[in-house]
Amino acid sequence: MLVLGKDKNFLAIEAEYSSFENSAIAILPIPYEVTTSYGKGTKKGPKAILRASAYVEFYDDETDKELCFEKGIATLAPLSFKKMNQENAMNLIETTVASLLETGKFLVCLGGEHSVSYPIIKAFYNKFPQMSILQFDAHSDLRESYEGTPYSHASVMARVIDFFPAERLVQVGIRALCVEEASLIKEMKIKTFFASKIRQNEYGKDWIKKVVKSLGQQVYITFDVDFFDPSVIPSTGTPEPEGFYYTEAIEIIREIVRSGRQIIGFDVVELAPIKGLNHPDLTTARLIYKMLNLIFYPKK
Ligand SMILES: [Mn+2]
Repeated sequence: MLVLGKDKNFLAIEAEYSSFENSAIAILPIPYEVTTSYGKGTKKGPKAILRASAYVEFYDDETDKELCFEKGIATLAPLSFKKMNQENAMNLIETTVASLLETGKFLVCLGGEHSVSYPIIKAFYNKFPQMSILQFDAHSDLRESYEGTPYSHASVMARVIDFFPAERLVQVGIRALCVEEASLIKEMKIKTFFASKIRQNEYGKDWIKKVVKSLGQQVYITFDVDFFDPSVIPSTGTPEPEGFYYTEAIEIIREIVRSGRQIIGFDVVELAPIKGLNHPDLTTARLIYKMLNLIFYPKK
């Protein structure tokens, strides 16, 4: 398995802690971008996250651990999609993820546009048929198709519920959708937590607990960084106001772990780095390392 060295890998760590054999965690960069509609540049997301990760501390004060040295984190060579049509690209992602899942390592995928989550989730669902999905996102991504393609980033969750039970999909942070998506949510009994309702206390003060209670025992997370407020992450394809803070995202992850649920893997997508603006890249890298810390050292 081809892995990236210290100069390019997640956290910039030595081979001893980042070889495939020595690592409990594998990170797969998927720099795929075809259908981004507004801002472009999600293709450069994985590289920017990896570059910024060199400035993330190894030590986490909450867990009192240096996870990367205890568990090992291998960063795989990025997938390459040269001259590939969408269907072949989706197949490549699915088969790669499926074979990585066979190794038993904890897998983190880095987008790329959100459409990459469709083949990733397909592979996870094959291995974990009981799983629920938690989608952090500003958009519900439930359009039947968008700009002529059913594999658009704006349709990714519509493709997922083609094969995945819709009532096991939980969405949080949603604040931009069309009327067809709104009726699909009702019709298919998708559990959507809207930003406006969260802010107006319609789910109550313990909305985070409610989000988590909607999930089953095994949870796959797809994290679109436009969940965050544009003041936190301006570097994304389609930023939307009335977003969320880093602290709120982390608290949701904490609550999942606290509840005894198992997070089986996650992807982080849609970071479109802006040259010279470093904090969104660093925030995303930290989000990933923090999630891993909370998952690997559960505090109940
Ligand atoms: Mn999305």
